[in-house]
Amino acid sequence: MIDVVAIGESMVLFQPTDGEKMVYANQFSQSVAGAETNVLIALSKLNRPVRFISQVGNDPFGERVLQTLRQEQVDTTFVAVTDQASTGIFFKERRPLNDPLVHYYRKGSAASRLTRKDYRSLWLKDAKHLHVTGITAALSEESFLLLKETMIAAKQFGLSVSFDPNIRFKLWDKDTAKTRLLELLPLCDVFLPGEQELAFLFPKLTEQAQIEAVKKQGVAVIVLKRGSRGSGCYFLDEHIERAPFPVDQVIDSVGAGDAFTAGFLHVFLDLNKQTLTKPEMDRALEVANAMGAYMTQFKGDWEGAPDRATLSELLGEHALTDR
Ligand code: KDG
Repeated sequence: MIDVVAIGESMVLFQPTDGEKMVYANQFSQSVAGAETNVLIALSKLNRPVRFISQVGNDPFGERVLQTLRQEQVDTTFVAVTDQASTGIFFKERRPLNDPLVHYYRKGSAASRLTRKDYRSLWLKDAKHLHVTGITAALSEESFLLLKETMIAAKQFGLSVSFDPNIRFKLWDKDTAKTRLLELLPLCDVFLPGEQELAFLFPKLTEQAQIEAVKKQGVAVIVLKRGSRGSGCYFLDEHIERAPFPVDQVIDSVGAGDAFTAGFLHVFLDLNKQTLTKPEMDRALEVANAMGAYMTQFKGDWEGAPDRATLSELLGEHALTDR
């Protein structure tokens, strides 16, 4: 049985080794990242069986993506390899007083060329949950349509579906982003936007009105990421807030939202979706906040994700006994 399936793009990530500006850098470290695989790897580190659906090029970067995912126990049975396009890559440039800058080289990439014809019902077989992000919807028109078809199929097969809009304006124009994201919204059970993303989708409304607008689309659970102010959750007629997990200093914010999502899903997956309670959802936010905060302490997009023992220690549930 697979707990979580995700569909999307995982790329090779380069970063100037000493944190210099890109234009002056001579040496780069190489790793792998992508919003969906960041979530899958974080879940895998918590011993959750996970599967990735994608396509890479028949090139060394594709090999690197596959190698990394397999090493992190992500099922790659349905990651196709093609001769027709290259694996996407991107660069992350540190900015001392701000979030890092990201430079993409992924237009026409192997992952962006998956089409509806590639869809296989086997992707979702034996799986409990599908996780998707708006990044996949932004890759190409076909990619959006394939994503939509996969979400519809997941619902038909009885999987729960989570959706993080993960809006990246470098990948699409604002009108297309809004139209496509709103089209996908009714196909999820759990929606995980940041506050600014929710305001982009439903402008000029109070938070309460924004939440009502999402609920009208049939979305059961709305999880609001409030960054350094913690998180909130709206479900049934309930609303809870959770204070942030304290950290002294943020080293790298990229990937924190994905770790947050993995933490939330880790708790949510074991709940009875018909009878969600406040203490259960509070626990999901507690774990999500802790995972998101912990990830900001590491340079990579997923490398800092805690295993079960580290997570328990973070939550003050048991002390590590390694000294
Ligand atoms: O959420 C982090 C991701 O944004 C990063 O790992 C790379 O998937 C990525 C993207 O498209 O920016």
